Amino acid sequence: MRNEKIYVTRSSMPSYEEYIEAIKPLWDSRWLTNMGRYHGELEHRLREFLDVPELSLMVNGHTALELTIQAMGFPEGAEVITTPFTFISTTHAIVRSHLKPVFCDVKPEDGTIDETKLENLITERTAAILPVHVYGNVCNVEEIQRIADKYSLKVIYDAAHAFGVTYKGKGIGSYGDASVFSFHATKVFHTIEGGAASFSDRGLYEKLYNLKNFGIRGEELVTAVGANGKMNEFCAVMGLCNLEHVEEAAARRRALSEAYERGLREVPGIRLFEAKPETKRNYGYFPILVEEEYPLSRDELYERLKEKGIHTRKYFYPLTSDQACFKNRYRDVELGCARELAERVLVLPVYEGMERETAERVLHAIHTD
Ligand code: T4K
Repeated sequence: MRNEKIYVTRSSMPSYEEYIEAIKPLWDSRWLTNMGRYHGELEHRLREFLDVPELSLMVNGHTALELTIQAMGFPEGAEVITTPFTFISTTHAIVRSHLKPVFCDVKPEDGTIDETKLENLITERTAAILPVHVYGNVCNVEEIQRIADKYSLKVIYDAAHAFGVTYKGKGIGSYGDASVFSFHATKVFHTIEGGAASFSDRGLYEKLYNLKNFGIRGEELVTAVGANGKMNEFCAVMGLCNLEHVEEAAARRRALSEAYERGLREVPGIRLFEAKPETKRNYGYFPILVEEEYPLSRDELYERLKEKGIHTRKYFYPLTSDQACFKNRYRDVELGCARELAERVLVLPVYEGMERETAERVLHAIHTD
């Protein structure tokens, strides 16, 4: 146990028997994909669970993001204000849709986009704002909406980390024009690979349907230019099974996160992000910030933990704007806070099957003498 390797996360799974039993009808029917029975069932169940008016399932979170951006019909070369403190997918989705990312700084207390800096970045070419509820930390959705309304901009949230999060009693996916979730194997709810977009405009459902299914509307009818973004039936069944256990898994992660919080509160130089009031969290990630007062740098702590078999991750370092494929390609904006967070952040292991003893082992390794 002491030497066992610990990773930042470990996929939640239903029992083997549960999944095998659930895929039996699928095996017999041989209907494996193309919006089958389980695809429809999961869309319906997730609409209810996430408390969103409309939902479109996708093959993964990244495709959901790309297709949602494309469904909005922005003119080529339009600007999208976004955060660089995210997984590379967010920026890729903008650029691959022939739009220009304009990076905005983030806030030190929770790593979400700094809404006070948005207005200065708006030009006549701005089409949308694409913030990220990073680690499930909720953006200032009210102020972002106020600014978007003032300048007639669309708001698309990258909610890849925010499955099951609610804010002011509403599903997080009901804010903005659309939100995109990831159901990747590493997420709090997964379909092995998968994702979804949520929104309120029924017209968007139709557009996304075309975009994820080649625009096919009949055996001899193609009405739009589309890609292939469909979730298959095996993944949909995995989602249906996992949905049964998702609350239980969240309670487990919550207990572990609270143990971390108690254990780290008094450690000089270890800072934690603040949760927004009126938020129901999902405890999907446990980021810490390694500040000056801590005896080791972030990178030294990362190495020290690794030597002890504890594999943390520097989510999200470097900033996406500093990655080789994007560096010096877009508007030069001051990103002081984002850069500081990227230099200091370390995400600790937290997952459903993690033992309390494992969390104690991580805490012990952080408590340097
Ligand atoms: N937007 C944001 C803000 C995102 O964070 C992401 C994805 C997306 C959009 C795009 O959504 P997807 O298209 O992926 O649905 C991982 C995930 O692959 C990625 O989904 C996630 N964000 C990102 C933050 O993390 P890596 O490269 O760090 O994954 P990897 O393979 O190193 O796995 C991390 C740990 O997870 C491993 O050490 C062990 C564990 N693991 C991994 C796999 C693959 C499992 O327990 N089971 C597994 O099957 O990107």
